[in-house]
Amino acid sequence: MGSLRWFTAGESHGPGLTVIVEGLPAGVPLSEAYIRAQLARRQRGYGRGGRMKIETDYAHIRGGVRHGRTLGSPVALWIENRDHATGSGPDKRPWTETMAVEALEPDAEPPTRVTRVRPGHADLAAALKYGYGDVRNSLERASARESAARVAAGAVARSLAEQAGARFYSHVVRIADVASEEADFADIDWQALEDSPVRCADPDAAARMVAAIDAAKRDGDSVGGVVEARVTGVPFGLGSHVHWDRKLSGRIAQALLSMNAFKGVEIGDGFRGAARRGSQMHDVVLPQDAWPSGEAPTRPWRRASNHAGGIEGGTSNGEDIVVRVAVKPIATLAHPLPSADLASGERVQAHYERSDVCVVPAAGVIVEALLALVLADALLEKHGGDSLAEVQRNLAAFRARIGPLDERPADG
Ligand code: EPS
Repeated sequence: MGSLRWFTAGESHGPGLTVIVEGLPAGVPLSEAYIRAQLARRQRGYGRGGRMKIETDYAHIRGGVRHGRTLGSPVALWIENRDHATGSGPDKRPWTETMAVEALEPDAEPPTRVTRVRPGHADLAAALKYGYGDVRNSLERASARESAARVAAGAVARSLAEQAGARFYSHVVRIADVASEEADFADIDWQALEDSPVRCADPDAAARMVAAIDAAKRDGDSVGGVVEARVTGVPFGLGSHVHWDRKLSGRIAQALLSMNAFKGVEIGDGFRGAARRGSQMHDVVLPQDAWPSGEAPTRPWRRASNHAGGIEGGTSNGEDIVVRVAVKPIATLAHPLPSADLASGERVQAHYERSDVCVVPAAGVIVEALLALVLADALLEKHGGDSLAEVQRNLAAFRARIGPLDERPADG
């Protein structure tokens, strides 16, 4: 059992998404407006389909918060799917009927079954595994709609992580065959980035990414890409070297790869570092007199570089945590691939429903959310307390112990 547990429930065209986050200390600032800001970031981005014009994702806080602060009890959130009440599915029936919770009236016409499984989606594996005769039973849950719930859960965790000094950033570095110029993180204008249609720091590349999305759309196709996320101010010592399931690197990779569309995770220089020699890869530890003068000892034992992406031996080392995630092109294609029908076994074209062409800009926001959930869990594991003040006291005591040699407490 983790220190911070979180659950999501809900189908893409059902009534809505439910989130529970359990294990937070009391006293963490939290408001619906704060969560809304993250949900709004996820909804932007060039290449989305019609659905994002229907939804204005808003998480109603239904428990665990009073007067703007967490109570220490589970935080419960509810995000309505507007499309459920207002929209209709591909067979023109309202979603309220297609996704009704109650059994259909005996004389009611059943919704058209989806049986033309889509290569790349959960359709075939889920239908065979769960015995579904209608692929809608899995596609509604396997939909990327669930990422709205994750971003809401992540916002709750992010508020706690920010109280420990962490700050979360992400940007797109590739869409299809268009890669951005390597940007120096310190030079990125984060406000301008939020306004970029593809959340890319390189305007020339951004224009070519938009063109690549347009070209894929014209062809009835989809495109993927790569996002980079960075967390600054991560406390030293989260995770552990002692056991596989406590390693921060493994926990981050597991959380990220639990998104259907995320197909690769690179921590620090990752795959790019594999071709180097060790002497070019590892981050030289600076002597303490190389610290910038006057800096508070929140980031002791600094490095000359950060190829490791802030994690060594499964433990955060005080440098920024840097990850890259490969996002596959989405599976629902306007010009569908050949497939086979689940019911008849015959050759068919795969099922098509309204869908996105590219979700890479939104993916960075989802990566930030998942990093926040993993880091908040690891923070509570190391410095946990029943109140935010207790967590902060524990963190401050640890920082004093690992801080400058001449300032350490005698019992450190
Ligand atoms: C998705 C299909 C589309 C996406 C959806 C994921 O939904 P719809 O079938 O309603 O057009 O827009 O993503 C979201 C709804 C979302 O909030 O991100 C799919 O099949 O995975």
